[in-house]
Amino acid sequence: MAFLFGSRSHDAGKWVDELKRGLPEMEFRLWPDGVGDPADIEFTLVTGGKPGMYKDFPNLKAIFSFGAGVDHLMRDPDVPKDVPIGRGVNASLVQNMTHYVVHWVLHFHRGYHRYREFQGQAKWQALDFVYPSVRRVGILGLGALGTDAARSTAALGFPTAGWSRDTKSVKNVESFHGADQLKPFLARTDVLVCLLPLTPETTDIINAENLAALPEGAFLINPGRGSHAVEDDVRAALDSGHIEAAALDVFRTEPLPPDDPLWAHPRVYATPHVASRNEVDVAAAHHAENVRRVLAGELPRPLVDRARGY
Ligand code: NDP
Ligand code: OXD
Repeated sequence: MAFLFGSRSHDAGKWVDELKRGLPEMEFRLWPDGVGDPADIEFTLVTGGKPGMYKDFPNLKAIFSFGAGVDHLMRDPDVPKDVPIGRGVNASLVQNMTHYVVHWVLHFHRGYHRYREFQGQAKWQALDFVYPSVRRVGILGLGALGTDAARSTAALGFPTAGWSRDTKSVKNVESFHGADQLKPFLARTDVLVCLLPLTPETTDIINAENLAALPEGAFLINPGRGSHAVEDDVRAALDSGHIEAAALDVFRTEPLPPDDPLWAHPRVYATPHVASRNEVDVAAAHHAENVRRVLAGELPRPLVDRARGY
């Protein structure tokens, strides 16, 4: 029985130490050079792996993902259909994403993007004060991350709604669901946050038509995936002023190429896919608990629904 860990961007020593704390009896192997006999591998936690690699492990019991998004695994036709996939969603990932969302909602709501411009012109000018009770936040995706972010913006006094596939019951959060309710949801949204998974249905969802359905002067916050947004459409909406400003953490091409016009856009706030991060000890304890669940004949949590693709 062995657990395969692999990542070029994470500190493997620290991760494996933390994983061992919860799984003292487990043997750990390192991808790509220390795999050993592929038949020994029962659990994997690998990021940046090669497409097709999972078919090499005949005795896999579960695949774990570092993060919430599993679009990379869903794109790989060789990920075995009968092996459960546990997403790396835990309290720390959720909390850190909520901080990102709350930060940008408050930043745009209070006009700090405008005051920064005024400062550059040594201009002492107060903007009209907009009360939170009239700034409507709308979150695309009311899953693990969207629900927590929605609860937080609602608690800060912003009328908050979420859009999901199925209807939801979250205290103080209005629920919209399904394709038919997307436009009414957008029409009541002054700050749009995208926390959808990337699937064929959600690709390009932030497009010219849907941006036009937002009220004039709305804001966009996208920590979902770059391919949720048609970037030319976002730029056009910013240039026309229909979208006042955008905080973008994810891009169709990452790293965002140095000559991409989004870098220089005065109303774009770009960050390099850092909206949330897992704290190693919390994340490792969560993966260890999932290993124990699987060894006890249960499924990992949260479990990817292979039919839905997230
Ligand atoms: P979940 O799977 O928990 O939630 C996804 C939500 O999207 C659900 O509410 C789901 O609806 C909804 N949804 C999916 N497809 C559709 C559709 N076609 N129509 C309407 N609603 C839909 O995901 P998480 O909250 O854990 O994560 C969301 C995403 O955030 C990740 O997939 C990832 O892309 C991104 N992310 C980005 C990070 C960053 O640092 N930038 C960090 C972590 C995550 P329903 O509940 O009805 O099924
Ligand atoms: C994730 C991410 O999906 O970091 O967790 O993007």
